[in-house]
Amino acid sequence: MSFLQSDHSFILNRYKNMLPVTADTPLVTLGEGATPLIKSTRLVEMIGLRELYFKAEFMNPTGSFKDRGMVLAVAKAVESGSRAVICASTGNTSASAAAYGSKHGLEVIVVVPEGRIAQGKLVQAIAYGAKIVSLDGSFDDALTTVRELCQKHPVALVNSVNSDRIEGQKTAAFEIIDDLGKCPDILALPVGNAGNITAYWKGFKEYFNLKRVEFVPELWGFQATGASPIVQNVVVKNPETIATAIRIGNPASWSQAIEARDASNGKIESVTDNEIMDAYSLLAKEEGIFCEPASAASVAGLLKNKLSGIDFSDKTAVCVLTGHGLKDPDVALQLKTTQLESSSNINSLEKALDWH
Ligand code: AN7
Repeated sequence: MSFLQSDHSFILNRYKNMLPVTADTPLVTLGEGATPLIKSTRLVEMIGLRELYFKAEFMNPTGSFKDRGMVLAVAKAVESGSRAVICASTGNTSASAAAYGSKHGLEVIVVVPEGRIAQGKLVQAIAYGAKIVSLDGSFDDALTTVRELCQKHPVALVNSVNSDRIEGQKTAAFEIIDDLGKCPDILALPVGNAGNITAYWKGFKEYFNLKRVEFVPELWGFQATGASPIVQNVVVKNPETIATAIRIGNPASWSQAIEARDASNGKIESVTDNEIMDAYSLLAKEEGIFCEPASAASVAGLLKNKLSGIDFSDKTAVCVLTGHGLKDPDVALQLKTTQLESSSNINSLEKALDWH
């Protein structure tokens, strides 16, 4: 079966020896993976790193990193005979499940916290034809309910508690190493439900065990201050942050995140909404990269470490930019803009631009 001309680049094919892909796994792809590692030109100086790269995961087919794990989780669900998949989501998982479910002709049910999902993500679930249930409560409540539902009904759960999600997701670590030719010293990423940090750690360790690299990176995870259960070491009942993607108070992969942090000699810290917004704006204005607020937590975290006096002038860091800026237009509209008034003739336009 062939779905793309550049078959070598899609992850189920490229990394099949590292994945639970069997002869019966449908190798369907929407073009996920092979995302660029973009070299920083300005923030690298501001942060004071030797090298800084952005892993542009927002360039996956549904605009978020979730597609890597989802392509495998949905393929494995099909392989085992499922006709329906379900997930709880702060938005990106639902968009991804909806896309891959529709590609495979499955019924897709997404359960989202009422009123708290970014518009672009909701629009995707609608367009792909998912059944959308909005639940009165947080993401954590939605995940608990969905897990219970899956005990009673023959529907495949495609949240990151499904190990196939982690397996597919770990290919991002392989790509970073394959592209850089080494591990970075630091991998910085946002942490919500903690599936991604779990998957990166698994991927880096697997390449290390195969002797493809000589060391593994320190994993630096960042939560939003109002949704920082791992940092505070306590479940947050009513998580709150402008970065709705990571508005999670009781991460499903909590213990795995701690293990990744400690075994990699890394850290999990918090960044405020203001720090997230500053980094979000800097990425767009200084680097030409428009990611969603949650993604900017990785850059906010590095900036915060710089300000607190950490010297990483001899380090190479990779920031994982998890989701696209267009996912959340409401937040983008809160940025200060320069909107000049002009009528439609050249004189008034020159005047508005102050070009005399
Ligand atoms: C842009 O879609 O949890 O720590 O339900 O959308 O692996 O949860 C999204 C999470 C970071 C956090 N950046 O990753 C969901 C969901 C973005 C995200 C995270 C999410 P995890």
